[in-house]
Amino acid sequence: MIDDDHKSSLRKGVARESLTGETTDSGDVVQAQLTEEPSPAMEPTMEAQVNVTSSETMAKLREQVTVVIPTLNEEEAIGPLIDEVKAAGYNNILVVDGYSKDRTVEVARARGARVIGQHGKGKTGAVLVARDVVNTPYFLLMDGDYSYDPRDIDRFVVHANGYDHIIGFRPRNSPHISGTHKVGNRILTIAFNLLMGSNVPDVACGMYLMKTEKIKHLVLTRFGFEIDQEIAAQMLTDGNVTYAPINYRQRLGKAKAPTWRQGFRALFYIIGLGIRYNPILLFSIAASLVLIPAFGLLLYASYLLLILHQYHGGYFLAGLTLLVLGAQGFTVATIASMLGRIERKLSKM
Ligand SMILES: Nc1nc2c(ncn2[C@@H]2O[C@H](COP(=O)(O)OP(=O)(O)OP(=O)(O)O)[C@@H](O)[C@H]2O)c(=O)[nH]1
Ligand SMILES: [Mg+2]
Repeated sequence: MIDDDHKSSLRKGVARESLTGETTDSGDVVQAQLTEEPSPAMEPTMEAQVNVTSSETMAKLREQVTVVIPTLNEEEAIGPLIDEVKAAGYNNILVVDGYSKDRTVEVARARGARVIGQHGKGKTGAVLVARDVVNTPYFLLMDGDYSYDPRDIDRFVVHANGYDHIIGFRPRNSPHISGTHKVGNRILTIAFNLLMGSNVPDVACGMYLMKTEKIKHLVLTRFGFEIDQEIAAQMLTDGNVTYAPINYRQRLGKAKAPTWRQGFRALFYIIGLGIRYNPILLFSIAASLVLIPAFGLLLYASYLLLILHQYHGGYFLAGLTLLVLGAQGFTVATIASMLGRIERKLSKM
């Protein structure tokens, strides 16, 4: 059974590439025409034509993927998740455990997954271990809490050949993402895209596929969940990145991540990325923020003059000075953002 979220993302996402191509006698891969407009979120990188892959080729591709699942106390979710990963045709399953105190490890082993204890801290420790161990060409990361849907792995894998990094994006209005998470994810995604000059639809998504050789060369320094953004930032600078629409389900078991702390850590990390990758943009955005007090001062000075008939030249002068500064900041920010996009396009040519 496909649940509602899955049906709706199927309608919106890859399945909207309503396929009209036919399989050839000899070949596996057949070009298919899009019969509908691609969704706006997919426009930046999805190709106008997609490859329709035969079941035989799909089976070969699936063997080239290791599904990596970091776990910390996921005894409730890990069993059903592994069953579904296998049912989706993926048998290389690596669970990297952060020393769960419950039965996660036993359950995962009993279901046939390879289980390794991590070194290092947090989800990053799990990713570091996995990248040392994985020897298949592709590496798919997904949470062990049942929230991501193994039936979506194919959506990444069919495009794996052409991209270094394929990041999932969840339905924005999913009932399984809390209101706080929705707002937090939006803020993180907007901040990330603004500072990186990118169009990532869901920068907090924990389901993505990478070429294993690529992840082996990344510099991973973060311990927390910012690892997802750390990987995306490096892949965007030095790789070919695209996005896949996915389902998002109710997690099983208790949440581990303290929402606020995690959100602020990620935001500060993204600001740090801005300093590293696009300092002109970051500082000019900061400068343009003085437009807010500038308008406040000018409005207040106008109110004093027009309503109370009191002239305060100092307020006008201060307001105008801030206005000029802010306008300069805004102009530089706009130019820096445009240059960043052009640079990225040129570097991909
Ligand atoms: N190996 C390892 N896995 C971890 C660690 N912390 C969390 N995880 C796992 O990483 C995945 C993501 O963690 P979640 O708690 O689901 O975090 P989240 O998805 O941001 O938060 P929710 O919205 O509550 O699901 C889950 O599979 C966790 O079990 C850790 O320190 N080590
Ligand atoms: Mg989760």
